[in-house]
Amino acid sequence: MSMFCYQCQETALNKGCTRAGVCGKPADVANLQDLLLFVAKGVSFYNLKARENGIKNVQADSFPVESLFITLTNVNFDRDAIIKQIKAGLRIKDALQIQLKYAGVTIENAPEAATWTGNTDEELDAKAAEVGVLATENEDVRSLRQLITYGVKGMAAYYHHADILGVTDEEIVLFIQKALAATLDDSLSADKLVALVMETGKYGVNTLALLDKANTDTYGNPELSSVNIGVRQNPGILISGHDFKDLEELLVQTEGTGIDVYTHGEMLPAHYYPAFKKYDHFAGNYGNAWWKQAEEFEKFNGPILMTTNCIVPPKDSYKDRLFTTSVVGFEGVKHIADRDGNEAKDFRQIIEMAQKCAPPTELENGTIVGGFAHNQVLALADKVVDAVKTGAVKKFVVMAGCDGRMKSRQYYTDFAAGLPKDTIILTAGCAKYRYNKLELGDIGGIPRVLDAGQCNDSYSLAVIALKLKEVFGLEDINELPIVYNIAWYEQKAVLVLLALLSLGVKNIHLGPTLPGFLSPNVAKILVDTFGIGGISTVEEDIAAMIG
Ligand code: FSO
Ligand code: SF4
Repeated sequence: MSMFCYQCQETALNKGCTRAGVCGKPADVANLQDLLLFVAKGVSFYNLKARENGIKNVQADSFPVESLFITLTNVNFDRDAIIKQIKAGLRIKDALQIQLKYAGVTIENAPEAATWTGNTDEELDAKAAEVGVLATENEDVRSLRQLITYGVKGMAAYYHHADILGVTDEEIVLFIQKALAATLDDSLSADKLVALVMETGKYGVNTLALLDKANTDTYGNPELSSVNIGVRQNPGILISGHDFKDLEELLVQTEGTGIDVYTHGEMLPAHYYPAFKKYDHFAGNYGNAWWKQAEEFEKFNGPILMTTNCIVPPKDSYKDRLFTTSVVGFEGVKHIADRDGNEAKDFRQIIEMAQKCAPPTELENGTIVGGFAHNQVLALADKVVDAVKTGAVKKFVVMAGCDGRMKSRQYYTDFAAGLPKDTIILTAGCAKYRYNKLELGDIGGIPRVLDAGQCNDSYSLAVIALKLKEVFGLEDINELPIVYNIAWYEQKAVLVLLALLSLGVKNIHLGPTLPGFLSPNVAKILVDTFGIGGISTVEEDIAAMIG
C-alpha cells in the first residue's frame, strides 16, 4: 500500500484508494496532503494555546482553513504547491512556539503533530508516508476522527468563500482548529468524539449561513432566472468552481473585449444573482457537472479557469488552455496569482489567449431555469402553501448534493423521472445535472425542479423547510411532507449532511453508496440515531419515500 485515502464517494471499492486515487491523485501527493493536514493540526494545537494566553497570530488563524481546502477532493494535485504550503505551516508553528516561549507559557505533552519538523523534500516525503488516516489503529476512533476532519474540510471551503467576500467569524475559525486538535487527542472517548461530530454540524449551519449572507449581501438574492445553455459566436472564457469573486473580477476585466464568459459546473448558479445579470457578455452555462469536463473543455475551444474543485487531471488537448487560481493546483497548469491586498486578480493572460481562440462548439441549446434560493421561494410562499393545502403538491423531495462519474448515478436521473407528477424536487449542488434538463413540467406554475444554487445553498433548502414548518404550525421539521434523497461525493457534502442532522432532519437517504469511512459501529450510530439509510432500486425507493 503506497497511500490511503477514503474521503470521497468514489474511493476504490468503497474501501480506500491505496495505490493512486480514482480521482487521479498520485500516491506521493496523497501522502503529502496527509502531512499538510498533520501540520495544520499542529498549528491548530499551538494556536489554541496561544489564544488561551492572549496571543493572536493572523497567519496561524488562516493557515488551517486554507490547508484543509487544499486537501479536499479534486482541488490540488500539485506536489510543489503542497510542499510549499507544508513549509509555510512549519514556519508558522515555529513562530507560535517562539511567541508562547516569550510569553512564559510552557507546554507539556504536545502531540507529535505539533513538535515534528522537517526541512528537505526527502524528510517531508518520509514523514508523509507515516501520518495518514491509518495511523489511528482503532477503526471506530479512526472513523469518527475522519468524519470530523471531513466535516471541517467542507466547513473550511465554505468559510474560505465567505472570507474572500470579507465576511468572517472568528468562532468558526477557532472551532475548526479545536476540531483538528481534538483529532490528535488520544484521551477523547468515542462519546466525546460523537459529540464533536454533532458540534461540527452545528458550526456547519453557522458557516452555511455566513456564506449565504456573504453571497447575498454582495451580489443580491438569487431570483428566478432562465439560463442559456447554447453558445454565441464570440470567443469565450469558461469559469468553473465556486468562487464568485473570481467571476466578478473576470467579468469586469472582459467587458468590452468582445469575449463572452460562460459558467461550467457549480458556477451555473451565478446566473441567478442580480449583480451578474448586468453583464451582457455573461453568455450562459456551458456543459454539465465536473466529471464531464475533459470532453466539454476540449470542445470549448477557449481558456478555462478553475477557481475551486472539481478539477480532474487534464487532457493534453486542452491543458495549455487551462488555468488554476487560489487553492487549486495541477502540475504544468498555469496558475493565476492571488490578490495583492485590495488589487483584483490579473486575468490578462487568459483574456489575451481567448482573443486568439475559436468560439465554443455548441453542445446543446435552449435554457434551464433556477434561482430558487430561500428568498425567491419565500416570495412564492403563498402559492407553495396553497399547492400543498389543495393537494396539488403531495411531497417535496430534496435531491441536493453532488454528481459523480459512477454509472450507478443514473439512479438519480431515473428517480427524478419516475417521481409522481405531484412531487417537487428541491436541489442544490452539482447533483442537479442528473435531472435539470429533463422535461418534468410544473405544478400550477411552480417548476418541478427548484434549483437553489451551489452545494452550500442546501442551506436555503433548510431555511425553506424551517419556514414551512412555521407556516403549517408543526412541532417537528420531520412532520413536513419533505423527504431527503441526497447524493454525495466530496467533503462539502459531508458537512452539509452533518448540518442537516444538527437541524434535526431525520431519515435522510444517502447514496449512491454510504461513506466508506464509516466503520460499522459509527454507521450504526447514524442509522439508529438519525434513521440514515442508503438507496436501493428506483421503484422501491419511490414506493418507500413517496408511498
Ligand atoms: Fe459539486 Fe465538486 Fe459543489 Fe462539490 S462541483 S462536487 S460537493 O466540489 O462542491 O457540488
Ligand atoms: Fe480516492 Fe477520493 Fe481520495 Fe481521490 S479523493 S484518492 S478518489 S478517496
